[in-house]
Amino acid sequence: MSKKRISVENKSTYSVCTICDIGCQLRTESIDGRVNRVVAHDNPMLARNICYKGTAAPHIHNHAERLRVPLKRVGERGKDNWQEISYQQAMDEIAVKLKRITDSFGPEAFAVSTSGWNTQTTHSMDRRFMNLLGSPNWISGVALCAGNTAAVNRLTYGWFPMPDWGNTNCIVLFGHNPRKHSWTPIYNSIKSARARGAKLIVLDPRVSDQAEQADLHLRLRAGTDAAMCLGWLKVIIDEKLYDRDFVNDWCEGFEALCDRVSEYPLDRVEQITGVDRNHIAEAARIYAKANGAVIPWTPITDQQISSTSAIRLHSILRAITGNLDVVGGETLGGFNPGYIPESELALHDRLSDEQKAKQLGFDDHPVFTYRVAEILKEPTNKVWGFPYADLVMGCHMANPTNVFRAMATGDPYQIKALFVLGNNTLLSYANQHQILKALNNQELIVAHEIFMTPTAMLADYVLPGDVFTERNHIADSWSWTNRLTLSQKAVEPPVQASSTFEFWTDLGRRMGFAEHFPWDSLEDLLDYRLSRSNRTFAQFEQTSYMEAPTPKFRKYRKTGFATPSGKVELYSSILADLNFDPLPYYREGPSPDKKYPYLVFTGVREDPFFQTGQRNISVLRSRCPEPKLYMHPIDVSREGFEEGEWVNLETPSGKVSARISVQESMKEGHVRVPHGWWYPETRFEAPLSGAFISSDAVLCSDEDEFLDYEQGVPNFKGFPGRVTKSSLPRVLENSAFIER
Ligand SMILES: Nc1nc2c(c(=O)[nH]1)N[C@H]1C(S)=C(S)[C@@H](COP(=O)(O)OP(=O)(O)OC[C@H]3O[C@@H](n4cnc5c(=O)[nH]c(N)nc54)[C@H](O)[C@@H]3O)O[C@H]1N2
Ligand SMILES: Nc1nc2c(c(=O)[nH]1)N[C@H]1C(S)=C(S)[C@@H](COP(=O)(O)OP(=O)(O)OC[C@H]3O[C@@H](n4cnc5c(=O)[nH]c(N)nc54)[C@H](O)[C@@H]3O)O[C@H]1N2
Ligand code: SF4
Ligand SMILES: [Mo]
Repeated sequence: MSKKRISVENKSTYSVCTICDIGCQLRTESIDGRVNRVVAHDNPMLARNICYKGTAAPHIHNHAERLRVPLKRVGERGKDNWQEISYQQAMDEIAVKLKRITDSFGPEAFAVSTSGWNTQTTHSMDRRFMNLLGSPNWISGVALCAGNTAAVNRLTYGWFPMPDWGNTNCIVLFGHNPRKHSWTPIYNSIKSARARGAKLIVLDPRVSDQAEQADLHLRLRAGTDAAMCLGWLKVIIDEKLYDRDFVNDWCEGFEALCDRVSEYPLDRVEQITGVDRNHIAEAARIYAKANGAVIPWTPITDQQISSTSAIRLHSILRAITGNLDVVGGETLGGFNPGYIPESELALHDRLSDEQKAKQLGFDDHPVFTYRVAEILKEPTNKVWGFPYADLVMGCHMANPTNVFRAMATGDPYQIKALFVLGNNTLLSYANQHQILKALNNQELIVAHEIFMTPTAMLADYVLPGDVFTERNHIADSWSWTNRLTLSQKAVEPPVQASSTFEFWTDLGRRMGFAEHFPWDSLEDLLDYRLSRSNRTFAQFEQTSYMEAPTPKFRKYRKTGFATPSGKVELYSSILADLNFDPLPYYREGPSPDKKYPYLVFTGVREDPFFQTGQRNISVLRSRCPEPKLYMHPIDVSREGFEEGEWVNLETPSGKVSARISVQESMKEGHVRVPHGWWYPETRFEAPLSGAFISSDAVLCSDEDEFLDYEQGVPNFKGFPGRVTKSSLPRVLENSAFIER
């Protein structure tokens, strides 16, 4: 495989930052072949889109602990003993072992877990490889993020909208809390819209940063978002605040929806959510009357027991208030016509129907699996010109819980090989004990990583990855928008590191798929993708750093919507066919009781880290040295705790430790636990670098009764737990970051 070598002069290039998943375009300055600084964009319009994680990129990319050579496990799995091995030798061995496993257990015995966005070089390459091999079992953290939301949005109107930030008059944040150092571009978009006079409504149990400056803040009980939306619909329908023409012309099932909504009078919604009915009505009126309002995607409703209904309710609100594909509302972008999308590169049509039907989750939780994707093939083709629209990578996934169960128990069949690329699998889903069991039951685990994470520690082979300053790329927001954004290689990666494109190509060629991996370099692949607009990557980078087609509105008037009926399906024909409730509903999660008196939610992202990452980067870790449980002062004093004290938080699934942080802004009776904590500094003292000390995934159940029915996603927003006194865990006593 050839790599385009670059000159070693001092230079400044465009980069798409992948420290987090919003992908700001920044400038990278390099000196003598080494990244020196990552700085703001040279276009003043884009220069605000940078946070201190992005500027910390050189600390991450040049870090002493960055993985630079391939490693092969020596001795027991998870004990962190390795021998160095060459990349070519590792790939030879991996290919032989994978072949042996899939020959004896079938291709479905091979699973991949990746988030795809940070490795950039096309998640479609992993799907391509899997589709050629015959495995449908691809899972991703996006099953708990925008990926599953995209899949659920498609049920209602066939696409996943993006707010028209520049023109909107009203923004509704269901929990979502963008800040200056957390999804900075969205934070900036909200700020600009507010400066123009747009209204802001926030629904959050806590007084979040966005709630603090909102026009209206509804402090709902965690996990009750679906009930809240049903309350809004009740007001909007009763007061005839919906867009009658759009409903008549373009919506299916309005009457059935009205019947369902009538089951949620405001006194019932008040009782469920804990929010005054007058405030519920006021918020619904502001939203419906705004003439251009948006409900931006939020991860909060991705991770609830009524997730499918809550996401559908957002879709339904957008539709019946006439906010779909209009100026100031929510735009339906579609594929960029000049760039071959990942969905097409993935070769989903090569996977047989028989193998698709083996996808774990297909039978019991089908909404983001191939089962629904197949139903939507024809309508998608009609409207968007391509049948497999894998939006935000989330529309053809296996269900993670089903996959870990199969890995751990062999039910309904064996999974014996797991490849992990740019994902910290052990901490990134629900029920960490089960995931550990699943990983320990594998015959082959390959981790493609930049640091020795707890997940990588459990692997047989750890392959060092390249990073965004070391590769060329054109980002297309995973087909969420049709904008193309340039990212240029600034410096060479470590000699033995690979991009994921190289990894899949080298493996594919070793396993008999050479004709389907014809590109010799990443630039060849980018040339191929750009061939649709008759240009090469070299031409693109000379002429453009960002391009987006002029937006068109109300496109559905020409094509209809990409649903089976061609309309917006308020009553979902797909859910009905799959024997689920075709109308949205609210389902109560598990309630606190004497033993577990608090309602726990995970999340509230910490500015210095992205998800499970960066705990080893001093400039970032020093800003947030340890995990904090937020509790209301009344709860803290009732329990006899003090600020800064170490406590245990326990659920029936497990127990973690963290420090108490007393916060007026918390809602009484609620506890917040952060996501993704492990302690890289304890690598040689604690098993798996302390992956079980504070990780939220230890607490979250993946038992059937706690999963959303339709997608099978776990409930991270409102599950019972108890807090008890504890002390600083012994293995953290020597941590350089933690105060005693
Ligand atoms: N329990 C629990 N699970 C969750 C969540 C939660 O709140 N709780 N949140 C969910 C959400 S919202 C999301 S978006 C997902 C996120 O899931 P992911 O995006 O997969 O995030 P991480 O699991 O932190 O894993 C990212 C890994 O990629 C590595 N990495 C970074 N850059 C590169 C690179 O260029 N190449 C390679 N090879 N590796 C790289 C990092 O070192 C890190 O270990 O997790 C979801 N899972
Ligand atoms: N610095 C930094 N920025 C990030 C990330 C990161 O890891 N670090 N991750 C990125 C990613 S992948 C994601 S998904 C986003 C996530 O970021 P956000 O969307 O902002 O989500 P959180 O910060 O987890 O929580 C936001 C709010 O949800 C509230 N909340 C909790 N439970 C409920 C509930 O049941 N209903 C409602 N309505 N609100 C509730 C919490 O009180 C909190 O204020 O951030 C992105 N930005
Ligand atoms: S918000 Fe920060 S970390 Fe995320 S892409 Fe932008 S600069 Fe990078
Ligand atoms: Mo996310």
